[in-house]
Amino acid sequence: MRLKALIWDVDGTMVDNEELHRAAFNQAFEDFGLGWCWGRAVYADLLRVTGGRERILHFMERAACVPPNGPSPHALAAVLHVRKTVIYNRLLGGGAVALRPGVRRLLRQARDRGVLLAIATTTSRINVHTLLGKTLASEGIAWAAMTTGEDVARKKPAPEVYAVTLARLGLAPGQCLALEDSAHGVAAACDAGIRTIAVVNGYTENQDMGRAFAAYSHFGEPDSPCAVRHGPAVASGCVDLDHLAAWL
Ligand code: XBP
Ligand code: MG
Repeated sequence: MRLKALIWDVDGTMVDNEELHRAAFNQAFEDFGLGWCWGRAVYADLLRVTGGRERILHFMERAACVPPNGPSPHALAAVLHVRKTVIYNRLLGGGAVALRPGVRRLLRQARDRGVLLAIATTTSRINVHTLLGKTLASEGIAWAAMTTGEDVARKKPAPEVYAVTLARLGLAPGQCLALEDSAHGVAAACDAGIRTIAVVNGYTENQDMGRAFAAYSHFGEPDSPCAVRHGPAVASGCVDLDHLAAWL
């Protein structure tokens, strides 16, 4: 098989979890008595900034809502993001998230057929470990490479996270497929030379996924067939490893 590795984005692709992130941000703001609360529409716009700490800083600068006489915006953003991450991991620990349709199937098929599995995400490393522990602990999956927000100087849409992952895998872009949920993620993977399959979600369904080779509503389950946004039809309604290998 020419396909040597699947490189997974995490947030929005493996799990539909940005509402959990948003709840954690808002709880952190409340804990610090800031009076800020990000609604869905505001958060959808703020998701154009990848990285939670960067997102908070962008919000402060855009809304000109830096508390007077307090720490610098950068220092406050860092402290708030630490608190947010603690809250988010506590929410994850409470079982508040499940794998999206078809994700477990694809991971098992890749594991059983010797296709390497890797992660390339903008989120924090602790978030990935907690999430994988809560959703995949029993699957015996060995991740051949895991690149997170802490590992790169420039986050998505910069291609660095995918370039680092390719280097860690020791593979060429043409031997891999990237699985993403956002325009920023698709751009990052494509700019690293990796053919990309997109699955949209409530926050990204209106984003331009035109650079992806194909885009679907999700990877499908027998009782919940996937819908094609663009790209090859999937007669079974379930994207499986044979489809992905054929699309490389
Ligand atoms: C999505 C992101 C992250 C999350 C929040 O990452 O942009 O910033 O929204 O997580 P990806 P952090 O889709 O690349 O997985 O607060 O840890 O950044
Ligand atoms: Mg994502």
